[in-house]
Amino acid sequence: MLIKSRPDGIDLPLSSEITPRAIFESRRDFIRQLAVGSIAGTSLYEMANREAFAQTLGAQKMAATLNPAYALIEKKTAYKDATTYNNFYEFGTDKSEPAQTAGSLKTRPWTVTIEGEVKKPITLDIDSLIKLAPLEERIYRLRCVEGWSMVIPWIGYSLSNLIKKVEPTANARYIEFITLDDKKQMPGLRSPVLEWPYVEGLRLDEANHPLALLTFGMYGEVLPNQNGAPVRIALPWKYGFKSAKSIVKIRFVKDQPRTAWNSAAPREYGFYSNVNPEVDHPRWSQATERRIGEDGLFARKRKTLMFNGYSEVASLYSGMDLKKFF
Ligand SMILES: Nc1nc2c(c(=O)[nH]1)N[C@H]1C(S)=C(S)[C@@H](COP(=O)(O)O)O[C@H]1N2
Ligand SMILES: [Mo]
Repeated sequence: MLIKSRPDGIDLPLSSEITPRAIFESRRDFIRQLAVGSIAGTSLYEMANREAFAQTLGAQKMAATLNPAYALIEKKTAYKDATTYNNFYEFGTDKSEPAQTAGSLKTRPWTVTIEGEVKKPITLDIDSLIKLAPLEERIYRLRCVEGWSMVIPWIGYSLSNLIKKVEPTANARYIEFITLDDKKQMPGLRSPVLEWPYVEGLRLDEANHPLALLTFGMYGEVLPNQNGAPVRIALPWKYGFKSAKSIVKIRFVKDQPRTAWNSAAPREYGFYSNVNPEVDHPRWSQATERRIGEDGLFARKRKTLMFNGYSEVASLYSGMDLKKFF
């Protein structure tokens, strides 16, 4: 993706390959603590999560109940990494830029308009949208098409709750997610790296899958702006770019919608973009991935799993050639 040439012809460096010293050093201390067993009676898992939370800087808390069906037993990505290593091109194409520039995004007041092929179109204030269904915490893997991955505790509820409320018509076969498009607040929009606004989409049955999470928070707090505040989608079985951030519009449509990365490079990014280790990106393999936080001494390549390990979605694609509909 970003390994793509920019319109100005400069190839973006893989800044992703460099681990900031502070992160590396805090990890080394953590490993050292583990070695001396300094915290007696604490499981490795708890300690790992304590490390993940240690970096939170007192953003606004968001209460949610962990949904045990999605309580993944994998070490969570450190909060610091999840909030400083971002893809959010509206705020710049470098991984470190969104954390520095997304402060300019005003997330209140904020409305989300639900329109198109629905019997009950509605514009909801973000705080009403948050209250539409009980908030759950779900720990999901996130696999970026670029070959890296994270484990993030999101807060939200199944998108199906909202879909039910607006009553899709018989014509509704796809759903579009449209990101805010405001040059005053999003400096990256001045660069024609993508066609703006950022639009992503799903088939309606995919959108109704319980895994599709309308997301308002992470790590027990409201979403930081760089992670897509005040509302984004999280689709853990698909490459990360399907999960549109800072959504202002959700539109129900008859035909497969235009989507940002598919329009930019249709041979590289398919409409479906399900995580699939057997379908390589034309310019790199998708068979393995690098888990963010496992760099340095502990560098190791993990095997990428079909549907990112979420095999429960397989029935959505039965009978489809996933090499063709990638
Ligand atoms: N509007 C918008 N949404 C976006 C993107 C973007 O550039 N703009 N990047 C996508 C990509 S490529 C990824 S991997 C994820 C990253 O989410 P995170 O920064 O919360 O980890 O957001 C996705 N959603
Ligand atoms: Mo991505």
